[in-house]
Amino acid sequence: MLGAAVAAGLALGALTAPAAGAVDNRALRGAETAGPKVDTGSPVRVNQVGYLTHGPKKGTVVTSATKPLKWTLRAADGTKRASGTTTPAGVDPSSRQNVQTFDFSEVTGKGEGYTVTVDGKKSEPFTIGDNLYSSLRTDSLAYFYHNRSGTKIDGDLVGAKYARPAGHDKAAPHRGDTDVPFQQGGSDYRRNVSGGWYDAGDQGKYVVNGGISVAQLMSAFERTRTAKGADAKPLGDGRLTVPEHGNGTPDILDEARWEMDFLLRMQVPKGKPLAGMAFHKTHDKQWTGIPTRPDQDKQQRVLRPPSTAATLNLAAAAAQSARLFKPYDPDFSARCLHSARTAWDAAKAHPNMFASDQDSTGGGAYGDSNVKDEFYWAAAELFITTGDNAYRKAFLESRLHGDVDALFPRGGAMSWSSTAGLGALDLATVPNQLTDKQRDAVRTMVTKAADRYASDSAKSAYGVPYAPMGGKYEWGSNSQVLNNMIVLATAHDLTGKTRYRDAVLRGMDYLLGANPLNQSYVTGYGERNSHHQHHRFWAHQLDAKLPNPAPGSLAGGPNSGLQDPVAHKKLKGCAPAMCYIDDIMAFSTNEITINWNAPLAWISSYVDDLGNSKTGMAMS
Ligand code: 9MR
Repeated sequence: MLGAAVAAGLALGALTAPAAGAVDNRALRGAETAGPKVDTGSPVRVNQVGYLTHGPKKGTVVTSATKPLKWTLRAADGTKRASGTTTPAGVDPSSRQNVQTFDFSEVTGKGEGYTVTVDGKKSEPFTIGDNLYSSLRTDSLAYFYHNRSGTKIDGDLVGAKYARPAGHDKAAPHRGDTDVPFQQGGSDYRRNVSGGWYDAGDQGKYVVNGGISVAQLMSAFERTRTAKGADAKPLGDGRLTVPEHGNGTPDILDEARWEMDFLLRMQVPKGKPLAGMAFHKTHDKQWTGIPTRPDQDKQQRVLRPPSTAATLNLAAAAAQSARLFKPYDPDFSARCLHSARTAWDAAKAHPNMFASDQDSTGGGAYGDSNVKDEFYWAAAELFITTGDNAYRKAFLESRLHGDVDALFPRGGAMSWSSTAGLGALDLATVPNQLTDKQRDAVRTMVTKAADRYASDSAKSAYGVPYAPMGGKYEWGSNSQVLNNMIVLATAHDLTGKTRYRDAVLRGMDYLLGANPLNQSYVTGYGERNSHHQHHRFWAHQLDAKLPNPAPGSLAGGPNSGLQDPVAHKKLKGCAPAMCYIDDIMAFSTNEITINWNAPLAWISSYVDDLGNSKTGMAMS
């Protein structure tokens, strides 16, 4: 059933994208233009989680007024703590709303239950404090344990309602990932591709997406080695939701290892055609229905042909894990490095094996026919880990090197199909053998990109550091916002400039409620949070016995494309940043995936460090 829906949904995309861009002021009917009727609650928009004590504190009000209005900040008991006047900001093109902004950054009194009132309308409540993001750091990382394949999810760790039997192991009724056939072009053999994380609402496992996700988890940890004010302890052994407590390895690396072991299994073994390449993906032969608990999936699993993109993802992620695991497990580290080098050589020998965009029966396509970015990223990681000149030459001579827009797309962001920036960020921050001049050049690319995202944030009435091409929000736009925030946060780590830090925090405000829909896109965080995301086990909306998504799960967010039947029907005519609905079947706006939660985890770690570290907040 879903298969048809997916196919139909994807075909709808081209037909339905609403016209974005120019906004006619005369068309304003009150504060908002005509569009689908949605309940957006209070017009006063704030970060529904809260504001860091020493960070910026801004919000937005949707109003037909064009003259400044009075705003009042009240504590939980109703006492007035501050007031001021709003600043008219005209029509916000992403929402077609007439808006004004307010700023109470000077308030540093800690407390819960604050509200802002404008024109008699009260915001959702929020906190001012330092430890706002500690639980988000752990919850956003727990997402990965919850979505492990091939192992039972332990109720003692996650709570009884989220516990489930192992998915895709050998037990009946399903056929497991331990013995998956690969049949193509004369090849006919079987592989054990068990383990790893399920990609998303579906239970496919895709190397292109797994690679960037595990890399961003590892980078959240690697950042603590180099960035001032970054603390490794909250990511350490015994601190996160993983069963490997007490093994002496930081928990975040234990989680990364679960995926790395799977990625290594996806490499074509010696002696087989295309040895060293990585299979693009493994998933069900046909789409399963929703809900389907992973252990109840009866579909045959299939392996899809190797691709250059997947192979380079493996090379990059394995090279990074080789250096990070060295102190904890030298044998594993050596195995990763060998796999990374082998993958690189195989990709060089087969540079044009592209996964098709049409291969979406039973699983997502993740088609990608431009792998210059994957070559750049893999070369950078291999160089950082080994210092070998061949790898250095590969990225220095890449056409992407020096091209800020190619590394960090401004009309979008880094993503599974645009990975070069991951390499550049690591070259800029992780100790390596670049010359000082070369390293400065890379750092300048990062700060130039951050300058652009910071100015996009400053221009946006909602402070969002995202200015997509043609104003159209992409599938998974929230992850694009977060990936731009990672560039900003890295620029802040490198320079200490508050402008970058503030743009990250403004991005957080947007994701947690200060947006055109008054929606917090993270389950369990904020009064109006998303909790019906598309997921085959966390499918409470369809079956009351199943749980909602676990806290810390990020919805994909507004998507101008409306490529699913629910969004298509209910959101027709939506303004780009309002093309979102918290419905389990609106998968093109409301899915959850590892590559969206990974940047959320990276950023949560960064903002939690800011809150905890006087150094982080004090830098200017
Ligand atoms: O994140 C992917 C997005 O960039 C694509 O536009 C979209 C359609 O091809 O697919 C998204 O990825 C989905 C994948 O194909 C299957 N698992 C769920 C992913 C998130 O929706």
